[in-house]
Amino acid sequence: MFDSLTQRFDGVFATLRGKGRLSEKDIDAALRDVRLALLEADVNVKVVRDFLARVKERASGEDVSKSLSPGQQVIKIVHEELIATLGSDAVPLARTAPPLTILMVGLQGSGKTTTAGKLALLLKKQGKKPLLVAADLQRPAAIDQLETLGGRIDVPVHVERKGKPARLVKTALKEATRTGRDVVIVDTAGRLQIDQQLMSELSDVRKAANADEVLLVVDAMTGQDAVNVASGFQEQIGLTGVILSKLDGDARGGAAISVREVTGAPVKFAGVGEGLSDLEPFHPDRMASRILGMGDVMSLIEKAEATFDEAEAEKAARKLQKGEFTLEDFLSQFQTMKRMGPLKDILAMIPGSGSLMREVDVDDRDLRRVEAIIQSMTPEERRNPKLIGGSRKRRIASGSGSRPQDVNRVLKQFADAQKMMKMLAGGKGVPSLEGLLPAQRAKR
Ligand SMILES: Nc1nc2c(ncn2[C@@H]2O[C@H](COP(=O)(O)OP(=O)(O)OP(=O)(O)O)[C@@H](O)[C@H]2O)c(=O)[nH]1
Ligand SMILES: [Mg+2]
Repeated sequence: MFDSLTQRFDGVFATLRGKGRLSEKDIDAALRDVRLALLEADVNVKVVRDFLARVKERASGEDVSKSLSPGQQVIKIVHEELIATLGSDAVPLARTAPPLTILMVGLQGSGKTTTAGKLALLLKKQGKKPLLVAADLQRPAAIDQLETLGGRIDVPVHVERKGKPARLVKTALKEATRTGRDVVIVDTAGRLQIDQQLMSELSDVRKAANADEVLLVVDAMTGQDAVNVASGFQEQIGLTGVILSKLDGDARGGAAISVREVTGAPVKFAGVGEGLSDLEPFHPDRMASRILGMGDVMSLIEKAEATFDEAEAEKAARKLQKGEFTLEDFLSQFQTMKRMGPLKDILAMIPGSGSLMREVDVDDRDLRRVEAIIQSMTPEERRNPKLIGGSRKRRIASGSGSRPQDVNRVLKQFADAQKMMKMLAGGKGVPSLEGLLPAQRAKR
């Protein structure tokens, strides 16, 4: 999902993160790359323009949060504005007196029938009692398809092989009331393109059903075409929401990013596979994180802001820059870090590390061993590891329940990491612990 777009963002963000201070020019260059990435992903031009204007305004005027580097701040702004573009908050289905009546509409092959089945299953899992209604009377095969789906998820299907969809829906609603079904999901016919006949049939069905929800199913892989279709349906019959189908096959993300802002209709669900359980409620924040390839950066930022003492983080950052970061500083940063939770979870939340962390196995026990070794050193030894000769090494090893070669390894890794940190330093906040992880094991 969104692979190509995510890769582009990865590149932009890597450049931003590598910089200590950002000039206006750096920001402009980054935003130019973001713009290209979005246009290449087939995001609506106006949506891209508005999005970038908002990001730029905030990036040049933002209060400086001391626990984040300038690059991280730009990333944070991009993330937050992407969430806004996607619709800010998840929008649930209408809450009405039962039965809740849902009309599934869309072009041919967009995924209406499959999605009707998926939605029935999702609601059933939430304790609802759905009734599926086969109101696509264009093709007998469409009715069979829905009956089969209903059978697989054990949900009743209302079928009439003849007549008009509007009449059929009325009978179906009576049946729902009689049999105590509290959600009615109506599958309708699609056409190759929007035409007057389709629209008037849907209007009739909508009226007859007195539908609480009119959900448009669009194929996310069709990009701006999907957005245009959505605008057409919105104007002609009115939508209460959109379902993006086939998001699993969508490498670009253009429809997902544009459709809400262009049509004003919230995306309520996303289809993420052919299986009947592959339907997810649409959460703008999680979707933004996925698009940007950044695990869950907001939680990380919140945690970091809540856990770090700004003044202390700044002191550590200064030391890092000067190459004066000692094992003692490391120990204290490490202990702060530990308060944030298991290391693997934390690392996985760091922007851009998503793909890295999938390959690497981090074990908190290794870190506790490193911590124990450092704790067994005297403060002087921590400040100046050169003091540590053979006999001190043996003392530290026995004090921490490890072997002298383990102590060697920690010292060596710290020296390496120190060099690396000196090179990377510039940003404030959490120093990279990567070099200090004992024996990272690549899974592949
Ligand atoms: N990969 C993937 N395939 C999907 C998804 N949703 C639907 N499909 C597939 O899309 C194809 C068309 O789905 P249908 O549900 O028959 O589409 P429809 O809109 O009812 O089509 P018509 O009734 O002909 O208008 C089927 O092969 C589905 O398996 C999805 O989220 N992911
Ligand atoms: Mg169908």
